[in-house]
Amino acid sequence: MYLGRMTSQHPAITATTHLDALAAALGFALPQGGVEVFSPVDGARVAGFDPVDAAAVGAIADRAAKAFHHWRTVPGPRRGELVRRLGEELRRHKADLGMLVTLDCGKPLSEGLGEVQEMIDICDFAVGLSRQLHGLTIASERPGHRMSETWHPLGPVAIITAFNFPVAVWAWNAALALVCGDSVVWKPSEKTPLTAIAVQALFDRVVADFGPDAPEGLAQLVLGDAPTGAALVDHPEIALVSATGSTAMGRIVGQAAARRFARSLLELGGNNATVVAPSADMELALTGCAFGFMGTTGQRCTSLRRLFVERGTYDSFVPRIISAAARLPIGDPRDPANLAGPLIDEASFGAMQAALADARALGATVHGGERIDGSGAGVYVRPAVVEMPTQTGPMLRETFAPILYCLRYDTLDEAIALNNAAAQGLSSSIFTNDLREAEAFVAASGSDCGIANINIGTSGAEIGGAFGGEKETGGGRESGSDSWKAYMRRQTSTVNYSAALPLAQGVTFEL
Ligand code: UN1
Repeated sequence: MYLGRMTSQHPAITATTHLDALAAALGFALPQGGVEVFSPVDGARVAGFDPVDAAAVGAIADRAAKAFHHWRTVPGPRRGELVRRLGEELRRHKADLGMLVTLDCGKPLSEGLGEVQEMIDICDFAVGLSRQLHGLTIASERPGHRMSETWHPLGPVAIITAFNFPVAVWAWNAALALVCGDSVVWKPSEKTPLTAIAVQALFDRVVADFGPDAPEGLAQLVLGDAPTGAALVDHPEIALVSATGSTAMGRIVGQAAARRFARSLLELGGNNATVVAPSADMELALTGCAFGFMGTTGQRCTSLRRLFVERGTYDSFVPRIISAAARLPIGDPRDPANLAGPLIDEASFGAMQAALADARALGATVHGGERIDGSGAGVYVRPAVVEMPTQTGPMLRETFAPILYCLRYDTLDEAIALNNAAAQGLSSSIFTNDLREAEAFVAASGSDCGIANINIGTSGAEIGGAFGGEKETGGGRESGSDSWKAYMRRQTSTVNYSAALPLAQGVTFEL
């Protein structure tokens, strides 16, 4: 039964019937099993899967290790060719895969398509990178010696992804890991397994066409729950665990990996802030803040959650944000008229309401935040703008929902201190036309986040930069810049081409 908002464009299409057509077009079968999968669009049960148990995870990790031993010997540019073909396959299927992202996690179609574009972009980036995995030569202090640094493939990489970017985050990791010579094992969120199955099917077709250079088991998918993920993280063959999700999850994963000295790359929670200064272009600031907190229904790790507005600007700016939230078209994410879709599930709605209740108890004024559409199935909510007396309580927690906490500030130093007071350090931004303020925000004594933007919101990063953040965000960097180094091991080689054996630091050892 369809319970979301009806539109004239797809009057009787339910998530379920739409999915059947998409699965056929993308060449995968909807799984059936015990763990139920719902589309957040209308709350309908669309599939089910059986979690992979620890023994099966072991076999998968062993297969990944075998694949790695072959793949690491394939030249980098040839590995890049595989990723180039993956990018081509994604281009061919962008429309269907984008719609599947929308049905699987509920983001508007333009964002579903954007997510597939993000996959294509990182494939393109990785293809170029496959010819640029450069090392260094280093001046040796000893005569007749040469010192160099080489980057070698690392090993099988476990990729744990979250529901909100069900495929792009896999691509950020997989495209880099594959050109770096690693094999990958993917554990997607149990809330969004369908896009993962579709992408894996697409990858398998690319591999089948590629010939013997690409070994069986190069990229594998494990569907499961927390125990499945734990078995993967604990497996001795997994060299790097790249995990995206909550800080609570990252704390467990990071410690488990560290216990066996495996590497981890953590991309965890964010409690991102924007500062609106008096000199700001208020139209830019309005759009940047509106997309930042309401886009993707506040379910990006980069979503805007805290807003600091200069005292003299607050009373003209914040009412405009409140009115933008009140007017936002919300509903079926397949309808291009809607700029926000549903929350992922009921639990998420409960967390949102609990945060708003906590804010009210602290004396905050809450605008919006109520459920809309009245149906019990898809969880559609009005974004909430919350005027806080001070930065306290839920304002210092990450709630994965469209809530914007607002506060006045007097000086830029105060705004920067408020920005940096969060436990997480992912994304931040300032709207200002004052050069001194802009530079101060991105200086060493400015924002402490991995991302600090000027005249842009907190979310919507391009793939070319390193993506990630500090403190409880976990410290990892994914995607562009030199993030690829996390997927390789560095080897320092000193070669002696002289007939003597001088020791470093002038140490003598004469037999
Ligand atoms: C995430 O929310 O987990 O910067 C990733 C952005 C996107 C990626 C977000 N490119 O908002």
